[in-house]
Amino acid sequence: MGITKYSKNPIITKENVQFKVNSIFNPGAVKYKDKYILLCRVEMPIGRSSLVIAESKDGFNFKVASKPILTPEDHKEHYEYVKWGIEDPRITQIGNVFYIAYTGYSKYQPLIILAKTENFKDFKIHGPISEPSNKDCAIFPEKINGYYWRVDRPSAENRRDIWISQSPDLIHWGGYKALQEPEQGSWEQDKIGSSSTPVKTKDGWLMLYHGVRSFGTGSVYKLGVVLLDLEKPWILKGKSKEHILSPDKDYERVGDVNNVIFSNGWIVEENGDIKIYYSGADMNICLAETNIEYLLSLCK
Ligand code: BMA
Repeated sequence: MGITKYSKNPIITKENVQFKVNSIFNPGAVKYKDKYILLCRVEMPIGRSSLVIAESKDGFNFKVASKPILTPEDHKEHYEYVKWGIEDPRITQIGNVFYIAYTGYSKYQPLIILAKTENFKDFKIHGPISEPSNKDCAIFPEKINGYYWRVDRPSAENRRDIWISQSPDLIHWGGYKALQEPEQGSWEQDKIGSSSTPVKTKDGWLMLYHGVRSFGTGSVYKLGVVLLDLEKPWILKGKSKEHILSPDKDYERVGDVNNVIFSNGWIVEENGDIKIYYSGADMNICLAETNIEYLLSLCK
């Protein structure tokens, strides 16, 4: 099958938002009650981000809600850690609960915030589950060996690897291990980070990631895919030899940040089809379609 960018991309732009924003991008994605839900980052005119829900019956045509569902100001006791915005949510369903890990941005630099919801109306904010600097957190959808697991990416200068850790309760984390480092002399050589919640397959945990290469004129963000061991998720079993999505359309090339394809959400259908929701140039929301078998074949 391969991987195909949807012909009517982008599927959401700021023209689809009823309130004033600079951009709408980097959504977390999940299916809830037969609807496709995107929890999208909206950068408000001041330059700080909030999260808004977009809903669809078919996964292609979305309606954006009339106001943000989560704002920095909602984080009352944790406000100082999100004052400059909340960004890039990754959603994981465990039982009936949807856990959302996202970046809180402030003078302290980025860190990971955890919230949860059961209905995408009421959210309980737990607050930070890391120190700064850390981002790109994705929580696994089930316990492995009795523990919850997550990946993240320490992000201070010269920190460029994906790490994995475990927790008894999703709040207290430990057992840190380096999981994946950027391959030098390649498209991902300067840093990498998770781009999706890991999905269980017969061969292992499949996860999208982004890789960055910097040039004199700026950085180029592309996506790849990795396969992690089912029982020992800290073991990288395979990865795509090449990127699987790269910015080559105008709407991915030109925007607030040029030459960016960034994702933090995909939806895997019961038949193995996959919808990858991604953003071009930090401006819009796009769709690419593929399936599990194809992505697994790239990791072998
Ligand atoms: C990353 C994050 C993303 C953004 C990307 C490209 O570090 O900040 O939110 O989409 O850079 O600018």
